[in-house]
Amino acid sequence: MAQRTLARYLTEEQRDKGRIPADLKFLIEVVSRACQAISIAIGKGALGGEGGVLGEAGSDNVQGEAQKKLDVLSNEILLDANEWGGHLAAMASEEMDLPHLVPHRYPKGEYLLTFDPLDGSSNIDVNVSIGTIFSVLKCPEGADLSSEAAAEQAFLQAGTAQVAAGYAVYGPTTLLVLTVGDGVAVFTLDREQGQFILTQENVQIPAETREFAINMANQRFWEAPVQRYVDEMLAGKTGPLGKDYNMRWVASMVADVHRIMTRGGIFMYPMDEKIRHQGGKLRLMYEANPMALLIEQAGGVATTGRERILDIAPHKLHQRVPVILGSRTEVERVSGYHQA
Ligand code: P6P
Repeated sequence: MAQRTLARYLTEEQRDKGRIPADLKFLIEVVSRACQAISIAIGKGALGGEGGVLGEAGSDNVQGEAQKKLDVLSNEILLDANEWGGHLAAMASEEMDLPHLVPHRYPKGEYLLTFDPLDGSSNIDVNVSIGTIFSVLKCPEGADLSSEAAAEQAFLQAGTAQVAAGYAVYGPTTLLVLTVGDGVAVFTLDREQGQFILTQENVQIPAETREFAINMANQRFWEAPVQRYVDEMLAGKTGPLGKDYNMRWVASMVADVHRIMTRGGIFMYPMDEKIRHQGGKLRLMYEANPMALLIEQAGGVATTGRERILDIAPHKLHQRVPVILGSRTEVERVSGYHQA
């Protein structure tokens, strides 16, 4: 059978299964081409542009984090690729305080796009996998798009309202991992063809795992249920869980989540005392929600420890939440400890 490209997969979802409209197919193809451009820019590293594309941009984002040149470049690539097509009403990004409205010179569409243009920025300069995360919502009828500030309200929808979500992971290969609500599909970028080729569909995350991902440096700040759970895993086969566990922490959510998509595991960025004032570490609208939809579509579970991430009613665009996601048995175990 001929290779199934992303375009063919999306055509099957749109024309043959009637699961997505043509505009959403077009939107996802545009985002995928932006991810290809980001992959090329990242691949140049110190050889790209004047002085290379590594290092600091000399500015801070709305999160108060120093922006890397590639953060800014990736954000610009996604904005430029998506604003003219007529499929979007507005975009929101980790790198921008307010939403970006489609300029009046272009037609507006019915979708909203949120993204973390380059997740894992602390890994850029040390050549470790990073990624792009995106989420697609419908723009509510009658939404107030009279200004960037007014447009924020249109984005404040629970994760269950997402019509598509995905991530690109820029590693030894560049992958696009996507759901349009019909399971999770993985596409590998064929650099010669310049095409994403379907290499896995109907991804299923194993319910059982021995592998956990958490930043252990925060241990003294965690809440009691997470302390208990990690202590039990560290106790290994002689402890209450009766088996030895292994740990991985890439510090790029996309890379950690993709490992879980591939072989199972549990990823935790839980609430801790030093970040309680801001609600958590990871952002709901363009990190937790898209990843939660993908994880659930692949048979996993995604919670804050106390509630399903996809059910959270957002109250601000850059809202942060605790995140515990991955293999069902382990996520349900630690969530149970939060109920105790
Ligand atoms: P820490 C990257 O900056 C990020 O937003 C996620 O991709 C990652 O999981 C987390 O932060 C890493 O945080 O505290 O380990 O640096």
